[in-house]
Amino acid sequence: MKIVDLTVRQFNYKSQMVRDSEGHAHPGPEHDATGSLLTVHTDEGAEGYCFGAGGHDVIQHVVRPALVGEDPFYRELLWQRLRERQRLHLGTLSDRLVGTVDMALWDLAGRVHNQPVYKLLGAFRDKVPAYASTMCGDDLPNGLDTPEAYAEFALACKRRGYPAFKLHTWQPPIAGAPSAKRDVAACRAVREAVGEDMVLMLDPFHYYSREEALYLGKELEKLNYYWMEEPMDEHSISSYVWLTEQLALSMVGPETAEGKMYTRAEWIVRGASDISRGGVGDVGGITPLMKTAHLCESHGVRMEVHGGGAGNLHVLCAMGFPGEYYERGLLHPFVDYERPEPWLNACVDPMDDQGYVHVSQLPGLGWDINWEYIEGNAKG
Ligand code: LLH
Ligand code: MG
Repeated sequence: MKIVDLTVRQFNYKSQMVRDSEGHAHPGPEHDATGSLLTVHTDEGAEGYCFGAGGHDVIQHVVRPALVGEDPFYRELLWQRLRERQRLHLGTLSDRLVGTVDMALWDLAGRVHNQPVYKLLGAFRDKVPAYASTMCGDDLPNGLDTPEAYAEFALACKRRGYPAFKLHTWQPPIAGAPSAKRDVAACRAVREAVGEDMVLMLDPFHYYSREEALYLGKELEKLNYYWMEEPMDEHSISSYVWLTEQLALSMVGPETAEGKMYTRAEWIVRGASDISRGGVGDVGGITPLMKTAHLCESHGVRMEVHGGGAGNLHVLCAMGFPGEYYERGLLHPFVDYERPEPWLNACVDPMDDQGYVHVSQLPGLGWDINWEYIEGNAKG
């Protein structure tokens, strides 16, 4: 089998999500938005898909020439080739985009072999406990605008069945942010509301000073929190070594730091966190995320997967040194997360009443694609 083409289909949809000036998502007025679907085409008619390719030009001019004519099952070769091409195309060929291509190749393999991807990876389980992961704090009345609002939302998530809850607190440009004291007030309100039997985590402003991060960590220890992520710039590994050494609280990272599994390796040998982290979008797909999982396993360091979606869920179901939780979200009191995106017939991460997310048994990555919607709303 040979790859004969890569195409990106763009389609219109109505979004109720807006991004603030720093890029954080919040609920907002309905507006027109564009979705995209990458397709890998083969000479035998088999296809692989992945949503979110965006960058049409770089797919055509950099990725397509690297892949056309090749065997689509040579995922390692193709991923290494794209990784090398990133050196001179880093501005456009991001890890996120390489990850999208890698996932389309895994999806194709699953469809051709009639197996869900987690079984091709070497399955370990078919369900994973989830944590409710909130959007960042806002100033929307009855949204996530006060410590009490977080507390109420955490209670709603507990009633829904989530065993764990992670706050993303306030970040600029929200007025008053950042404030480590206000973050602690929200964490305290949540602990008091849900009691001791819910696992809690914090993911605050990402550019606190060492002292502010230490203050936060010490307060979270008093509140019996499980972990904290990314309270400081992740490029300063020494700051994370300094912080991790002083806290009993588990530090989780790196999350957004570039450098794929290489960066995770450096953090592990330096002792910069207790639990490593990465998602398909951070490290460049399923192929490198499995390498990262094996790297962590070899060092006896756990890895928590960053972000939701089909790729991350299939990896979580194939990790033999398991990531503990699936990150479900981002959630908000105004958002109905249980309703599938209009281009899908079903959610990729359905959660039962006990808080387990079940991986799809469909071949490939398991998207139940609403082709009628995508064709009916084709852009241009
Ligand atoms: O800053 C944000 O908008 C969130 O923190 C986001 O990056 C989220 O994906 C995250 O950090 N999850 O753990
Ligand atoms: Mg995070």
